[in-house]
Amino acid sequence: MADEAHYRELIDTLNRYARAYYVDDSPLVPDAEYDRLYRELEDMERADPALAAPDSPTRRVGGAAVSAFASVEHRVPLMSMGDIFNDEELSDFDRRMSEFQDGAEVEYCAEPKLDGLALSIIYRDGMLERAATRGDGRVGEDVTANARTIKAIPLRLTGDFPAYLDVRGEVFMPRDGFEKWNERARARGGKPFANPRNAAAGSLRQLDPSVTASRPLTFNAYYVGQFEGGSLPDTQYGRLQALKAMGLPVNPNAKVEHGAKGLREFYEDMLARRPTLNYDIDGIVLKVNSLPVQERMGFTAKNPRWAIAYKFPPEEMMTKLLGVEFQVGRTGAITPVARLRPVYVGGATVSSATLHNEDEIRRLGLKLNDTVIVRRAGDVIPQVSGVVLEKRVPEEAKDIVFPAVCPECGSKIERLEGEAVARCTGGLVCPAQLREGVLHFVSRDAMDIEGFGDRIVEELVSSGKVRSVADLYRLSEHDLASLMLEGEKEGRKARFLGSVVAAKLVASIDKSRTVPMNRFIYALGIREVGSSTARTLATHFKSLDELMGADLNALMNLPDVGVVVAEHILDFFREKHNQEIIRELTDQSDLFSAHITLTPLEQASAGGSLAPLAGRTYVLTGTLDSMDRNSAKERLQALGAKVSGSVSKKTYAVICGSDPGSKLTKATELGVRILYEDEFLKSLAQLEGKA
Ligand code: 9MJ
Repeated sequence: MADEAHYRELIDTLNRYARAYYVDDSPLVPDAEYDRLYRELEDMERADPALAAPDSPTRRVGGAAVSAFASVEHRVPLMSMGDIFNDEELSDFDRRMSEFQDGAEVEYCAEPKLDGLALSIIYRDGMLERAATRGDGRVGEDVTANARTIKAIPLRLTGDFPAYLDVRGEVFMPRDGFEKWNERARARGGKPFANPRNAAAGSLRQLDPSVTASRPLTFNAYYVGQFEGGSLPDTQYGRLQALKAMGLPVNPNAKVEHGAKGLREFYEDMLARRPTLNYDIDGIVLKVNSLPVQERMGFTAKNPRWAIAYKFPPEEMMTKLLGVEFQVGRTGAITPVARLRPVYVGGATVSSATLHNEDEIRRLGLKLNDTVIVRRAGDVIPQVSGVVLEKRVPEEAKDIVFPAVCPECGSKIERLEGEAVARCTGGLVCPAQLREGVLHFVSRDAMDIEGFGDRIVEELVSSGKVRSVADLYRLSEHDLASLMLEGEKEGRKARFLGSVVAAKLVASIDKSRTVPMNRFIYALGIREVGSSTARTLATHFKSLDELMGADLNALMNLPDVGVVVAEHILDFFREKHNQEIIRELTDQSDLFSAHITLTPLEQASAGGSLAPLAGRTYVLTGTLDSMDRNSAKERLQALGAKVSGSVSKKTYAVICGSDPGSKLTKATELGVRILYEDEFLKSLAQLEGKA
């Protein structure tokens, strides 16, 4: 007989951990500890089938697949909302709200408008009973089994809750999960999602709940549709806090604002922060905060009178595909890049976007001169997410021909069976691969040779001054000073690098002559060997010779090294030219080759390059609610970051608490990224969990 008290305790503990993670954004334990307890719970339930609590986290998966969703009628319809798009309409809205309250300044609850899929969830006596999509507002689809797989949705409420609660909110896919999902889909030649909204909708409307369970979905509650048997605060903001106390995640950015001025500030603030959020928002939602006022105002035929959606400029826009270029990467990978008629989207003018690979072009059914949908959200590079077939002009639409030979060196392009990527086979003769290889070699996490930008490297390669990375160490000040940056044109003289910059470059090359082994391994640019694998290699092999002599077995015995990576490593070191370059760089017996001295593995905790925030400088401004300035500073430093007192172009990010000072203004002027407390806490938790 299993210990029922222990069983209950396990469930409560796991649910508490899940809540801390999803609702409070402050994990209580590392993921591994959650997993350990979860497995213990699974074992108990397997051993004794009588143990089957409805709020057991194991019950999130395992619902049976259905052939169609049942229709459900919402007792209270899910409402739609009016839209506004500019400041004038905002003033009109505020005026209407104020007139209804005899001209008094109106108190609002202002919230980001999540761009996902609306869901109504019914809790009876605190237990999740049913979840349904919006449908047409009146009748939706029963997606209970799927909703149960979303870990942010509690199966049981905590604290005080009404006996019957119909809570409304949004299911969405965070941007990081969306990007990761798409990356994997593309690598497998699968079908990526066009945007996180489609991803959320497609994932929630799966007949097999185990498919939904595999997708990185989350949920925020934002409204109470109906409740019975209990009481709730009589403001929208108060209700959000009450929902949170019940264990439902609510968006941390909701705020009480006063009058049109307050709403305007909220709009500007959310618009500025939009690129830094890990989820898509397409605007803000403004609700009169007082429920009694809401009730008196009521609804028009379509919408509530007391709320409005103020939309942001879109992150997706239509434009014309003018051409496709094929770029060659360090490993020869050919990436098609769309040249677009410039379009303002997601806060920037975009004139090119990645098309990923040949399959993607085919999947999109893309032709030259098509009208396409460009998506630019957050910091992610712009993508072509679709073709507007309706606007295709048949006479103009031309096929896009994937090249058979490398545009830079003329070597054959090859695409291996089962791979999504096509590659130039030119290897050493391809100037593009050399250029990209050099750029990788000098990059921050690699040899960290400052000052070598695209233009300089391009010229070094095309002038023949650099034929391999070893040549970097043979460059003289004179070689560099005479580098031509711009040819003579239109009566203007040619421009050269000059001796001042050249001296700086030589100094940064010299600085890199002593380097930790892990950085050097990473700098070599072996396929699929990133910083962390390089570190593994440097930990397990005491010298470069030992690594170069390792066989498949020895490599595959290492953590995180599978057969593919191991093969890439072997291939790399088997290549005569690579052996030659490594010898040129590191052979201490040859006076002319002793360019680089390798030192032992760099310690991550000492703020080395592999400490997650190494090389980044942060500035704190304002008051943080959750910790004092010193502990924020210490925690950043523990992750390898520098913390400075003033903002400059070199600042990586400004962390902004309440009542920020002039540092925030400075950061905005300089275009330095701004992290607000909730995002900061989330990143800290993630990074500290990993460290
Ligand atoms: C979104 N989409 O973020 C509402 N919404 O409230 C927020 N939607 C809403 N509130 C009542 N934050 C009906 C819809």
